Amino acid sequence: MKKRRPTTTLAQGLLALSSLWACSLPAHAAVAIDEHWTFDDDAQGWTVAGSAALAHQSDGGAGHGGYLLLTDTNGSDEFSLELPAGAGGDWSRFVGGSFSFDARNVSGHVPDWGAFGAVQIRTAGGGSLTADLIPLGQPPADGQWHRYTIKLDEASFGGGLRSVLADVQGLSLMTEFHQTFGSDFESLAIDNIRVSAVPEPAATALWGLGLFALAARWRRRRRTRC
Ligand SMILES: [Ca+2]
Ligand SMILES: [Ca+2]
Repeated sequence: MKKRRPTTTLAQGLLALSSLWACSLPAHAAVAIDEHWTFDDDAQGWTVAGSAALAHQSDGGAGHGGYLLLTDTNGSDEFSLELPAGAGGDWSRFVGGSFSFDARNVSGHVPDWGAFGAVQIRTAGGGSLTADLIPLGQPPADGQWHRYTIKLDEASFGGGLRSVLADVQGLSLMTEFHQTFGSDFESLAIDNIRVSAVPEPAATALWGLGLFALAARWRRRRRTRC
């Protein structure tokens, strides 16, 4: 008895799936799965808390364009960068994602303040969680840009991250990196602050293209055999 060929092969299924996925990319990208501040033209609403001067620089950023220059102005206060008002809200989509930024030690001071790079996320209800994961000694006094990434997961922030990200009102990035005595004030450059969901858009697009190519190859091989 002649076997009936299945109406849908695995390759056809994968091809259809990947085609559907690829077609959905623009709509998917339209959803804010990635918040990115490049500071190319201005400070984009970021402000400084504590005692420091914040100035926008129009060129020389990490990669291209502008960046933020922070200079300490008081030895007894820490200073941090603050998320623009209204940029928070429901960040549930970022659970499991990451917070990242580029930093450059401009003044060449020894980085000896361990709180540098700590990220505090606050809710409208008064809750907060902090991750202080960047080790002492950053950013190095080499005049180069360095990228720092902090995972938005409970291993980094502890339990309750999901509820905090569901109601974000504020976020502070600790930018003090040097214990100032007298007028020994450090300067720091910051660029490309980014909050990303998982998977990263680029990685997801590559995965989709890879799946599409694989399915197309299987289909060609099947046609050759027939
Ligand atoms: Ca920039
Ligand atoms: Ca300082």
